[in-house]
Amino acid sequence: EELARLDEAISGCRKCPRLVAWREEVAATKRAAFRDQEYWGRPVPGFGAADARILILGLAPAAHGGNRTGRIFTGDRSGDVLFAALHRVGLANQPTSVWRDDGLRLDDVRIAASVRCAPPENKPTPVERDTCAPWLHREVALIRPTLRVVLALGAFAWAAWWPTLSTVYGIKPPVPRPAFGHGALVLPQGGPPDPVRGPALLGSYHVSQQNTFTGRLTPAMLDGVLSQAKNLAGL
Ligand code: DU
Ligand code: SF4
Repeated sequence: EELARLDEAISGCRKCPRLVAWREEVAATKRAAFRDQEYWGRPVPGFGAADARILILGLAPAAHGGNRTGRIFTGDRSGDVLFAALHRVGLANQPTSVWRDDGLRLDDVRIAASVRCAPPENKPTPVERDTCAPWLHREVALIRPTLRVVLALGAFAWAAWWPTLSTVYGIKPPVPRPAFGHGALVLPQGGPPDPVRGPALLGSYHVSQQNTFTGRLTPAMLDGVLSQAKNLAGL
């Protein structure tokens, strides 16, 4: 399957020297609680349905989450919040995501990171975002037939989406770019989302602890945007 080949290719990427060094250093030193585990320590490919109608776009893998388990949002606090919500709204078969072979399946959803390697302090640079963008373009090109909604988790993913629109769909992004916000929505011109007009873009505050612990993003708010994404995707 083409997506599987893409995942394989992504997993071997070494284009960003700073991120290659960081992901491997974290994998070698580990967190004490995980010292008996073999860290993934490589780029983390997308996960979920090959016929996804919704693409959830995150920031980058967590050093001891996706960079440890090899599956995006798996084994970290952000993922705990995200997968519990996906399960509540009926898009995941189980509420938890702990390891690569834990039986998790997503229906109609694929999850990918804007930058596929864990960055220091969860902060990739704009250059790293642009360097990683071609992987996103290839992934979106493969799910284009079914894709109807992109849910951007945070302003970084929101910004990372626009080049995809021009590269994959040949559509010039609006100028000025619509502002990111929780619930911000950009619909395609001329009709509902489809493989030609492109998907709707929907914003959500990121599921990071910084947002969830402080109540900036509540479970109800997350359920709200996921339900909206389902509606926009015709689910
Ligand atoms: O072997 P496979 O059914 O294509 O699944 C590959 C991989 O993707 C597996 O870890 C489950 C996940 N997945 C999913 O989450 N949702 C789907 O609809 C199909 C596959
Ligand atoms: Fe490659 Fe992306 Fe990782 Fe950079 S961040 S090394 S482009 S996979």
